[in-house]
Amino acid sequence: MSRDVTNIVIAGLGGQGVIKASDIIAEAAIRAGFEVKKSELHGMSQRGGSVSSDVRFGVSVLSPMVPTGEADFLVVVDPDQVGVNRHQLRNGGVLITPSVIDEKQLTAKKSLNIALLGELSRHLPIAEKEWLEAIRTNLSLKLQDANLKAFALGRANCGSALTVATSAVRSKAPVSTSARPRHPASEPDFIPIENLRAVQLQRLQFIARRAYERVPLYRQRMDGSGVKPDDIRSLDDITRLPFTQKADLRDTYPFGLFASPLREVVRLHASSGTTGKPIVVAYTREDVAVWTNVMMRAFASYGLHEHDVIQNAYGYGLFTGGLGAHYGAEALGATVIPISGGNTERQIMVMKDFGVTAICCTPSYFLHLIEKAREMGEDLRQLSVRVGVFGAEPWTEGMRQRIEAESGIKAYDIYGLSEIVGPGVGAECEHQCGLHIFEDHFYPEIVDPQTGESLPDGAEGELVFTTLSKLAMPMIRYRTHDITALMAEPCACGRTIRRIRRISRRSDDMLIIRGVNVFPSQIESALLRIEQTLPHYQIVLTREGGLDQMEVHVEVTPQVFSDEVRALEELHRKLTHAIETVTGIHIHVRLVAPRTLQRSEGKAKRVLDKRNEAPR
Ligand code: DLL
Repeated sequence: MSRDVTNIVIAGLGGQGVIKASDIIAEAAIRAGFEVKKSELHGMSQRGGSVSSDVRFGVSVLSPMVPTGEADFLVVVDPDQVGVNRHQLRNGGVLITPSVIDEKQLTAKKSLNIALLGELSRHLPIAEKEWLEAIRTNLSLKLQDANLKAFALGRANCGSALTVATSAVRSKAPVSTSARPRHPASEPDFIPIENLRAVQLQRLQFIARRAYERVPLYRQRMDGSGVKPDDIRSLDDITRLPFTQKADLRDTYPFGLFASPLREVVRLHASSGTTGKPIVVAYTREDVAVWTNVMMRAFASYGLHEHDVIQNAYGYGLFTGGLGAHYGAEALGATVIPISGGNTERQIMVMKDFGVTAICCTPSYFLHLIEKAREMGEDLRQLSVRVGVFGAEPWTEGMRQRIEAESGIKAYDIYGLSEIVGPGVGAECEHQCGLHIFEDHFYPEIVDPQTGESLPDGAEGELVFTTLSKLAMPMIRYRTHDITALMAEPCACGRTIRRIRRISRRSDDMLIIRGVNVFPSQIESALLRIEQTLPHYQIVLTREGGLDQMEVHVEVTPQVFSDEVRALEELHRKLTHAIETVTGIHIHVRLVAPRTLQRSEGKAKRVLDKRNEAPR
C-alpha cells in the first residue's frame, strides 16, 4: 500500500459518534485538498454493538477499505474495543484511546469522539481551520460549542498517543515455531482468533446487506427463506442464508449477480464452463486490491520475498490464474516474468537464463516442464528454482513427492476459484499440511453435498464460501463442489486462519462405473506408488454391451518400455492390482510409450468420456 495514502480506522460502540467522527475527518481532509474514501462497518449499532469506519486520504485513493494490518492510525472511542481492532494497525502505527484524554475536563461526555479527533489532528497534515470548519458543518448549532472545546482539549494534548509495534499488538497470537522470520505481508494471517471472528461478523453483515439491497436474485432468495440481513447477528447465523450455485451464475449470465454498476467494475474474468456459456466474474478496484493482498500473502507463506524472480506460467487472459498471481507477486516486490502458459522450450530457457527462483503453473504442466528440460539436457535440480506454486487442478501427495524428487524444488499448493476471487483463496505454509484459507475475506463452511446440512470441523464434505469483502460480485454461501474438510486445530506455523485439507476431488468428478463410485485421484495415488511409471495418465471410459468400461492409460519410463516383454507384463499386473485394490472394480490398464498422452499447458484433462459415442 502506498505511503502516499493515510489510513485511519475509527472504532467504538453504537451511539459513541464513530460515524460522525469519520465524517469530520473526511470533510477536513477534503477541505485540505485530498482525495478521500470512506467505508463503514456497522455491527448492531442501534443496540450498542461495535461500529467501525475506515477513512483513507491522499493524492489518489483507490479503495475505501483499509487493508487489515495497514492502518496508520487506530482511534478507539470505547476502551473495550481496543482488543478486537488492534490487528488493524500496522507495525509502528498510532493507537489513540480515551486514556489520552482527561475525561473530567469534557463539558459533555458525548464529545469524547471529537476530543480524540483533536489528538488525531496533531498527527495529520491538515490545518486546524479545516478541522474547525468540518466540525461546524457536521454538528448542529447547539452541539458545536461543547465539541469545539473537546477538540481543543484533544489537540492540546502532548504526545500521549501510543506508537505501537505490531509485535506487541500481536502478543496474543500463538508463538510461531518456525525459524523463518515472518514476512510483514503475512501479519493478517496471525491475528488473534477473537479479532478475526469480529472482523468476519462485521464484514458478513455488510456483505449480506449489500447483496440483499443490490442483487435481485439474493433478495428473492433471502425473502423466500424468510431471512433479512438484520437477522445475521452471529457468524453461526450464516447458515440461515440460502446457497448460491454455479447454475445461478449461468442463469443470470452475463452480469446478473453484479452488485456494482459497470462504471465501478474495472475487470472481468470468465471461467469456461463444461457446457455452453462461460460464467463471468467482476472486480471493482477494491476487489482487485483484496485479491492482490491475498495472493501476496500466499507468496509470503511460501517463503518468497522481494528478492525472488517469479516465472508466472499460469495463462494470462480470461482465466484468473495469470493476472491473479501476477499482481500478488508484484505487490510482494518480486521480479515477475509474465510468460503465461505454453512454449515449453522457452520456459526452460527463461528459467535458466533469468535465474528464476519460483514458478507458478499447474502441477501437470510442471511435470511436462521437468520432462522437456530433461530432453534439452537440463536438470532442474541444478537450476536456481526452489519453489513451485501449483494449483488450479486436483493433485495428490504422491504427485507432490514425485515433483519434489525430480526437480529439487518445494512444491506448494495454491487453491482458488473464479467465482470467489481466482487463485489466492487458500495457500499452504511452510509445513505443507493443509491450505490456510484467507478467511478474513472468504468465509469457509463445510456442508453435506447431498443435504446441504452444515458439518463440523474435521468432517469431509463440500466446501462453501461466502465472500466477505467483494463489492462487485458478492458470493453468498457458494457451493464449490470441491470436497475437503476444515482443520480447526492450530498449525505449527502459528497462523490463526483455519486450514482445509488438500482438495483431491470434486463432488462432480465422481465417476460411477457399474454402480461403484470412483475418483480420478484414487487412480493417481495408486499408480504413483508404482516405480516404473511416469506420472502421466488418462482415464478412458467406454460402454460395451450397455456396460461401462474403464481403461487407464499409463505412460511408462523409457527403460521399462525398451525392456523385455516379461518386465512389461509384470508391471502391467502390478498396476492393475494396485488400481483394482483402491477402486474395487475391474479395470483395464494400457501401458503406453513415454510422451504419448497429450500434455496440457493448463489444467490436465484426466478423463476422456466416450460412453455416449457410437458403440465400438
Ligand atoms: O483454477 C483459479 C486458480 C488459478 C487456482 C491458479 C489456483 C491457481 P477456476 O478455473 O475457476 O479457477 O477453477 C476452480 O479448480 O473449484 C477446484 O475444483 C479446482 N482447483 C483450483 N485449485 C485447486 C487446488 C482456478 N489447489 C476449480 N487443488 C476449483 C485442487 C483445485 N483443485
